[in-house]
Amino acid sequence: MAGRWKNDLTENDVTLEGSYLSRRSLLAGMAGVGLAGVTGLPTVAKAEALKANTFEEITSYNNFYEFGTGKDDPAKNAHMLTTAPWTVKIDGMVDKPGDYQFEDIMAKMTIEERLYRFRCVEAWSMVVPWNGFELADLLNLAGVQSGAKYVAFETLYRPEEMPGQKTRVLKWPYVEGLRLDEAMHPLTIMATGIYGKDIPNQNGAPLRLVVPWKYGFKSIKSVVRITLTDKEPPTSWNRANGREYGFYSNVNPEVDHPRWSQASERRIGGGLFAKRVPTLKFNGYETEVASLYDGMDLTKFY
Ligand SMILES: Nc1nc2c(c(=O)[nH]1)N[C@H]1C(S)=C(S)[C@@H](COP(=O)(O)O)O[C@H]1N2
Ligand SMILES: [Mo]
Repeated sequence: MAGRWKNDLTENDVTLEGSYLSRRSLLAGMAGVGLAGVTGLPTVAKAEALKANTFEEITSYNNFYEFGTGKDDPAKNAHMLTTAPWTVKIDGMVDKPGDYQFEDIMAKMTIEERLYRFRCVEAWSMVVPWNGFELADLLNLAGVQSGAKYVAFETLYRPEEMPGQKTRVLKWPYVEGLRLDEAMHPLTIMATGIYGKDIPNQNGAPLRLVVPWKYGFKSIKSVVRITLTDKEPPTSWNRANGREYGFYSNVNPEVDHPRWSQASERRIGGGLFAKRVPTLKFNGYETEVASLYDGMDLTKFY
């Protein structure tokens, strides 16, 4: 996984019929999905051109219910949030539990750029050039103990700065969770930037989870606590409506939301010209992550 821009190509995008990309960029892309060994490929490939959304789009159309439920509320209100100093408590089944200062974490982590598709369960999507580090590196820093099976995450609870927390739209603080193997997967990152700038408050400053093959609500923002546990942790949207939002929430065009189709998505951008594009299984990361769910009925574990 040495590519600078990981997963701007997936195996699904690589066919032998077209020639949109230079061989060099194809291989650069493939290196990102662990296929760098395929150097003898006879011809160039057709790739989905993953065109990143603009900074403006990514930072003005948000879900962050701590700042209101409207898509423009986070951009309007999130300036109220104080993000320094920032502490992440890492506890539970780890060798080195404690309060980790954001700066100390940053000093130890390798920040990379990752161009990822981002798919909200509401059937809109963007393409975001994140900066961040692999969650696995942080978990390894804390030392995951052998009995741990899940990772639980918690967002800051500070109603003075997060007016949405004075409402009962969700039970606060916002919580999320992953299975340990999902959390350790190299595609799973803690994002700290967008387009090389510090991540704006409305996108989850100073650090938020990004799990690109899952619906956006799994990618919890403004994280203050990470707990290793042996039990499946509660998650905010599952707790709010378990029939509509499962623990796994892998992007899946074949499993509709009870109230709408998940077969396609509206790609934000272009105003009236926003396009509808087909939704990809595991949001286009099937090659990398499908094996995590071998033998699981994805209609049951939605
Ligand atoms: N703490 C917290 N994290 C959250 C949310 C939220 O309301 N609160 N919304 C989730 C949802 S539904 C989505 S789609 C993404 C949106 O991320 P973005 O605003 O950076 O696009 O954040 C997720 N993380
Ligand atoms: Mo979402």
